[in-house]
Amino acid sequence: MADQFTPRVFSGIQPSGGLTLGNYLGAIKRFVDMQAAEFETIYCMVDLHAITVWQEPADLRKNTRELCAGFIASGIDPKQSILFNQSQVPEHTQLAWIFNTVARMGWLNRMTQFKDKAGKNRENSSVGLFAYPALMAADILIYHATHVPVGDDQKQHVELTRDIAAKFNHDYGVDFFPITEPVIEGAATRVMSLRDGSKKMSKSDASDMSRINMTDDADAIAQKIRKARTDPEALPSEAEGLKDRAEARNLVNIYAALSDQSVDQVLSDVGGKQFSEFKPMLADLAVTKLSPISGEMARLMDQPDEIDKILARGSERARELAAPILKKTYEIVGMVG
Ligand code: AQP
Repeated sequence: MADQFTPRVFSGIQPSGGLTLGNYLGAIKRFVDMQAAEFETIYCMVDLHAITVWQEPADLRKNTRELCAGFIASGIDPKQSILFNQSQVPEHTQLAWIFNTVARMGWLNRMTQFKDKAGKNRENSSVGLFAYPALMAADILIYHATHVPVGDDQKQHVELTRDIAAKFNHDYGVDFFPITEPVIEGAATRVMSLRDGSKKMSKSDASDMSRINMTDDADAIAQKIRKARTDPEALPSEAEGLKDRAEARNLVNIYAALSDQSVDQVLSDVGGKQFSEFKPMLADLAVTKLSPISGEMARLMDQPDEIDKILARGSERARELAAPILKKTYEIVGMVG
């Protein structure tokens, strides 16, 4: 089905806190790769998603600009890719309303992210948090995006996007929305907390020691890696030996992703080493790879007007693509206008 559509990539990140190494390795680094390939690329600061849990307005503004700076500092070229914030392209929410009528309650009830984020507080969660995946489907399909690079945690939401596209096409007897492919690749599709190998590294984790922030300086990075939880065993020489060693596996995955090697390649070099030797190697690698990005982010953050101009231009370009697709959707649905 995707053949009739222009190969087009869409993905987004929430400005719900500072960028983490998980966002960088699981998402942004992949976004840069796809920009270099034969795709039109559209990357979004999904501020409407962020407010499904409370955000202080001043923090949201700062985090949106910081996220934009993070994209550019990591290698996204705002002339080549479309870089914008979701709230400035109203077609996303307009299509999301239509998708709210397509998606079924039972589908959304199965979403594990809602269950994780709502926890025991389900009754007190926002309606937006529950409806989040329908908006995400609209984010993707308002551009007829054919590919969505994401971390492993977003796989279920992309599958729901496919279900929504298929049901819309079926119900209205059209072949209008593509069945989008998730792109979940690389050694770090799920970077785990440095304090707990069973939890995802997350920008909203209460413990700052659980994550590496993209704005952390060299000392902070080295300290967090030194204190990262591990086990007392030496590193194995093959990936099989990392089974049931979540914390060890996480650090090796991070090393592999940062050095653009496979886990097996890394282990063939470091197998047999103790963590007392491996952790400083990982810290040096992380500082070497991340310092240029954090330095460039700081430089860009000193020019918020420039960032705002980039976002404004990006949303104009995004609307040029989104408006005709929304118009056609309204026609298919039978809206007069
Ligand atoms: N730990 C991770 N490992 C690999 N990929 C990750 N991503 C997030 N955390 C990891 C990927 O980053 C993209 C943007 O994620 P998001 O900001 O939209 O939402 P999230 O997945 O909920 O990320 P956080 O950091 O956990 O945010 P909060 O704390 O606000 O919920 C996605 O592609 C995601 O897979």
